[in-house]
Amino acid sequence: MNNPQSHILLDLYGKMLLARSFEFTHEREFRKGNLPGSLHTALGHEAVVAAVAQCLRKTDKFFCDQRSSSLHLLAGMPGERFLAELAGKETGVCRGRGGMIHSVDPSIGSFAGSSVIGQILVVSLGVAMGLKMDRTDNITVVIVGDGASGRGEWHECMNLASTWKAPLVICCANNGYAISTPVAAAHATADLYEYAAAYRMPAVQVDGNDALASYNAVRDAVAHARSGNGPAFVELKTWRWDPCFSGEMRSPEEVHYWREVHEPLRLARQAILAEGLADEAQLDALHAATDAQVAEWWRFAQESPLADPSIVTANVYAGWEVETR
Ligand SMILES: Cc1ncc(C[n+]2csc(CCOP(=O)(O)OP(=O)(O)O)c2C)c(N)n1
Ligand SMILES: [Mg+2]
Repeated sequence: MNNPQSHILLDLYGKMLLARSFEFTHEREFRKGNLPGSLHTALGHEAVVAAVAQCLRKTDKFFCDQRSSSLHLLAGMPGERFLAELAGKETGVCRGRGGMIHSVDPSIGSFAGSSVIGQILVVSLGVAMGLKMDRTDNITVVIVGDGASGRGEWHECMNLASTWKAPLVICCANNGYAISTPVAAAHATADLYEYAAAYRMPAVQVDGNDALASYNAVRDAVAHARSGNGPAFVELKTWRWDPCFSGEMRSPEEVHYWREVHEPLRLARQAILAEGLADEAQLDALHAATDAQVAEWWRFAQESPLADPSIVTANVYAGWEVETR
């Protein structure tokens, strides 16, 4: 294992297993009615979130869109308190008020997402500019979906980030659809990294189900931004398992290819075995230990008390009168 990329592949695999196990629990408990709100999982996007997590420093900042919230977990959010948050429990990271999209933990550099597609781009630019004004080499990373590319915030963010040389890395998880609309049906180009050229921003497109390739692309973008050269853009081509509100409208062949063949954990496992970095038994043991860890977190969440409704307006802007009926 002299190749440093081998260690990274194993790290990425561990992170992807954790994200997968967490999201399976998330999905299962949502379907049982134990988690309120709506369901968007990162199932299928594990290589994207693992690659970004692998490149973040503790002092960096990051934003997740509605689908990539398992990045919080991989960046250090305590898993039991994240699951408690999803279940609306008092022990949750935001005392049950943030839920999936608005969970936030400033101690790990995470910011809340937004239900408004694309909106986090402009907020992440502001945070990146704050880091620049502090004269650190910390950076901000934001993950958005392909759906954001049709929004004004996408272009406003790219234009000003480039003009101001903001230390911002934009990672676009292009999974081919926004709800049921194929990318090519709604955008001038289906290769979203092409937009970056107009804003004089370095950009690459990468197989977002290949963990190591994703990591290498994000690493280079992060190095660019950290060196004071301004923003960089990475398009990670992937596929989500979740049909997202609509019923399954993708063809059985497409579903089979992405879930069974070109699937991020399978690809990483094959690479690990082919290189002899670990054997089947070791990987199975890692899988079982990860599932056991997540099951323990879920027990904690289940046993925690529900959030106290009397705090629902706490931390809302001061001076607001709350009308009670
Ligand atoms: C401004 C705005 N328009 C519409 C919606 C409704 N909406 C929720 S998820 C979604 C699709 C987002 O697609 P994408 O960014 O590709 O993310 P994916 O779910 O594919 O990961 C839309 C349109 C929204 N939340 N915000
Ligand atoms: Mg999409």
